[in-house]
Amino acid sequence: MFLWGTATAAYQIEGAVTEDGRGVSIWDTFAHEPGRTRDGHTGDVACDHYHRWREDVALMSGLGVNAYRFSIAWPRVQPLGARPANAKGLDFYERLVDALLEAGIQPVPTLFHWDLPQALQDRGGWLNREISEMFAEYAATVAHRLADRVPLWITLNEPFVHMAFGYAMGVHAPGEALLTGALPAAHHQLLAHGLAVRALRAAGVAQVAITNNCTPVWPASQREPDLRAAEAYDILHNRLFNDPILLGKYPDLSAYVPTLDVVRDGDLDVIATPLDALGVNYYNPTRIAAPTSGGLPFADAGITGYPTTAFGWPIVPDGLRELLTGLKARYGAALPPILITENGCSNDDTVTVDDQARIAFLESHIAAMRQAMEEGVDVRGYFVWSLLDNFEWAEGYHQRFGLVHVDFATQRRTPKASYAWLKGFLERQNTDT
Ligand code: GCO
Repeated sequence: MFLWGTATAAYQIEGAVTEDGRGVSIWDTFAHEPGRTRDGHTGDVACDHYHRWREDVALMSGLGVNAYRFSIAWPRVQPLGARPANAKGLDFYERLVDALLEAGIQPVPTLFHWDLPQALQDRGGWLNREISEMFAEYAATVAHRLADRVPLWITLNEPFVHMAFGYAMGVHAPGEALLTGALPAAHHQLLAHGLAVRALRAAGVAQVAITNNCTPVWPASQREPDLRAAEAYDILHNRLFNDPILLGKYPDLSAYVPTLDVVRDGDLDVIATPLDALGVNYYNPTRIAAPTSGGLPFADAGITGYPTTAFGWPIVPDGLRELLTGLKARYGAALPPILITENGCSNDDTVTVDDQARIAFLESHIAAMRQAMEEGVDVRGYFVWSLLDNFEWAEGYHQRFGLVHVDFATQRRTPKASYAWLKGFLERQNTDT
């Protein structure tokens, strides 16, 4: 069965940050620091999904999706990032899972979508190797409760973005701006992933995936410095996270950045533990030029000549086809089936319900995915980002990605035109097959 779903993440929708024993996450800390997010927005309330999850499951049921990708907040399950587990945190996700199953929707949990327990950040966060083992232990704790009902699990969400925005550039939690000093956060996340795959399987989980943010990289010109910079960016954004998982080795970084000196014997075997699927999040390609100053070995040259989303991101549906066929060309038989675990766009705040641009976005990207499938790529699912307008990280509530509009003053949910469109689209899928 092809999975058609919507996606969300805990800190972006749940709110209730001090309820039922939840611990503090790095996003609570970060969002409350002055100047970190637009207009000082925080996820304290977000979509109040922690209290309104029944309504949100009903919205998905009305939409007709057969899968839902959500994330589990580590600090709800382990408030301090270690044993003992907080039973009320696990209870919440168990109720959600049971309600989804009852509605005929497959729950697809992600175990880490950036909300690290603050107590673990106080020990260095992902710069500390020990966090990898603690993650695997947390994964096992959740799986012991839910593996009997949940077949497919995702370990991490976008370790590249978490490293780059959180540790290299300082624009996301934990707000570190270490530039290439952030690289250990890549390795320790990947190690955490591999250890978690093993822990999940030992706990009886049937299928495991990871979600990587992938982007086709376009050199700004065919001149040597731009080509080199594009190669560096492709390595750091894409290959650093896909190669060790799929090929069991790191790409050669030595020409561009300091080598990873935190890798120990045996780590790559753990990281390359076989997966059942590769989750891919696609938003847009990236155009790269040679850097004009020191620091990083590349510069973002921006893409012109395409329409853009409200976020200013270029809309390039064929980039999805390019990405998928490129993955197949690069990894061949080592590439497991692919799930598009996120794809979507933000619309202008003034567009509340009549989001025709989103309909065009989804239609064109689904068509591009299908073209890649015709070209031989094995894609098994597509998840729209997002079900609800929600807390868009550093942008606060300003970028609205939802199929359902949320009035953050009243928490009123209003399905947009794209919701009705997707519902009709999914009905046609069911009658066609
Ligand atoms: C992501 C993020 C989402 C974002 C979305 C839009 O995984 O990048 O998972 O949390 O909200 O991508 O920027």
